[in-house]
Amino acid sequence: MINLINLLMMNKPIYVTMPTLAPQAEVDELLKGVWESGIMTHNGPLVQRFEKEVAEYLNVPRMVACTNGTLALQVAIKALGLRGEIITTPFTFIATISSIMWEHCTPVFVDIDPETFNIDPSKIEERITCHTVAIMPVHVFGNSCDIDGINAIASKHGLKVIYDACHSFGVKYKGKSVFTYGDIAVTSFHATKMLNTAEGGGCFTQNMELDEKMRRIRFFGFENHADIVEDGFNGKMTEVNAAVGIANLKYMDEALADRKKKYMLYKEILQSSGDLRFQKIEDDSCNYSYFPVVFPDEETTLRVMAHLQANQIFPRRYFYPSVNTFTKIVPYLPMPKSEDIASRILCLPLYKDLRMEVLEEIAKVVLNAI
Ligand code: T4K
Repeated sequence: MINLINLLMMNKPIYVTMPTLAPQAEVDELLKGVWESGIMTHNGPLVQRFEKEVAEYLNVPRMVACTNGTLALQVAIKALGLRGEIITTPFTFIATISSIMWEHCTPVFVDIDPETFNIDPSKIEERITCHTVAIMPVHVFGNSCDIDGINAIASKHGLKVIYDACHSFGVKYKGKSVFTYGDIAVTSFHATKMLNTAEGGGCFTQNMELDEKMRRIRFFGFENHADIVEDGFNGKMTEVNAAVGIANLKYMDEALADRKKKYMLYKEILQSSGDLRFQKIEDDSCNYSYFPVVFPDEETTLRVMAHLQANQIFPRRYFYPSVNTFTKIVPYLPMPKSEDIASRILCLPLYKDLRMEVLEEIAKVVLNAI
């Protein structure tokens, strides 16, 4: 086994992911214009083009391109003028929580549905108080939340909804882009995401006043580069990042189809074990950007991880530990389902350049280890 993988990979390590990249010449071509004009940033022509092409690709009204997903979440919170408690999930990347805290709000955790790994809507209402201002669910691993259920609770209680859709590029929910739901949806274009600009993020809303406000917030709060009319900061995307995004966007259909094919192959091989559990995905409302697998217990998880690492394969424990246990920044409140799933989950390598035969060998290492 060790020899076969090493042979297939020519002794190169296999990481949890690698960026999906367009041919370098296509980025170089776009960068020529940047070098000629000297316009590097400040909502330049490539950022505007990237925003327009993403909006067209997803069939959404507009996108506000930002520096990264974390700042895009902060732009969204600022734009909605939130101050108070924001209900969110403990099963997420730290940026969901840090963005709430940097915007002077308090994260309030609601445990997850252990099947979907998303926030459990049936537990949201019991955590709503007179201080609650919003709900910020995460479409974990690109798997859509119960959006109808969450939006119904939000409208009943007069709460705003920001979807942390950082994993969700290309996902549709009930026939429409998942970015069209909620007051604002936020995505990430980090190098590890389906569509990448190296670093980048985007905010999406159906409300054009809010869209304009987000544009001002990401540009220090300026209106017409003259007056300061918002509490803003520097959340802009650069022309260089936009060039990478424009080039990569052309390959998205192909990348999404490839990801699903590989996800299904992993699942087909691994479900032969009977001991492993997979994320429950409803109505294909997912982009299959990660391959999370849940083991029977933490000991098995760590054993499998050690076997994989011995074979130069580096899965990730996304999202371990559960964010509610970061007691240096939040008071601890038990979230048993999130803590349990976090302790026994691994995301296996999944990316465009991962060859099918290598993927099959990785799955075999997992099966052998358990
Ligand atoms: N909300 C949610 C739910 C999120 O998951 C995230 C970010 C955010 C908000 C915030 O979005 P951003 O502000 O990041 O745009 C990664 C990413 O840094 C982070 O974007 C992502 N979520 C998180 C889940 O994963 P790490 O530290 O675990 O990954 P890293 O950098 O070690 O990369 C993983 C593997 O990818 C590497 O082992 C090799 C490969 N890689 C990575 C980079 C950066 C490459 O091949 N090339 C690269 O340039 O955080």
